[in-house]
Amino acid sequence: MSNSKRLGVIFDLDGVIVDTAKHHFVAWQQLAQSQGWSFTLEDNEQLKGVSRVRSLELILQWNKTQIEPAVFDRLLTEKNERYLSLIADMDPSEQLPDVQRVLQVFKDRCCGIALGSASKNARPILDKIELTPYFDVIVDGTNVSKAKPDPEVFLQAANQLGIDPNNCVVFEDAIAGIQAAKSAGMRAYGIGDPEQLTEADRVFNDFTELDNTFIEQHIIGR
Ligand code: B16
Ligand code: MG
Repeated sequence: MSNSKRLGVIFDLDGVIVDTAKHHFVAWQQLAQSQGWSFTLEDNEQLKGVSRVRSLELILQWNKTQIEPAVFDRLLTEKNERYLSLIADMDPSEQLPDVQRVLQVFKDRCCGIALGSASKNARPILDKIELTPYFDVIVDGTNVSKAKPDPEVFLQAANQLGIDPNNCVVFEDAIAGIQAAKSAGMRAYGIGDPEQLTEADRVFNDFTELDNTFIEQHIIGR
């Protein structure tokens, strides 16, 4: 199949392949408590798909607090150390339901498969849950300068796959990620709540709702 016809399939990581949001929540909450700041589950929802730096900026803003740049950097490091200790024992049982089946269908049909994540911890997480071999390309928070909803992460993934963005589809759980995919000229499938992901072309609660026939007929054979 020539690359002009080949389908590129780009997966977000957190909330699509693995549920790290619960670990990010605990790490941010522990940090907030140590500083006497408030941080709730609702606040955490707003940090999905948002970079680490931007997340801390938002938490400071919500708490009407300003800190010195050196303290900002120290707290970022501290949050990441807490997060890394929380995910230290992550294993393949933390793959979200049916994600491996869906990856295998695209792999069997020779689609280009990429990761497009804001996380700087994406590679070790994929290794821990043993899904790295499925990915032809990994673009993560260490490669991009502009965070979602900027399309940079997905355009880089398409470019590295050698596939036109118009022939790529994205699976995303965050509003900013759906917006990034649409700005990149890609079809965007939401994973999560249809009432939140209103800009997606179609939303599934999770991959158990995405059957092989739909993938074959409506995604690969569109
Ligand atoms: P890290 P995604 C995002 O990953 C998460 O959704 C977001 O909550 C997190 O703050 C961000 O990664 C940065 O993660 O601190 O590991 O670099 O959803 O784009 O895969
Ligand atoms: Mg996500």
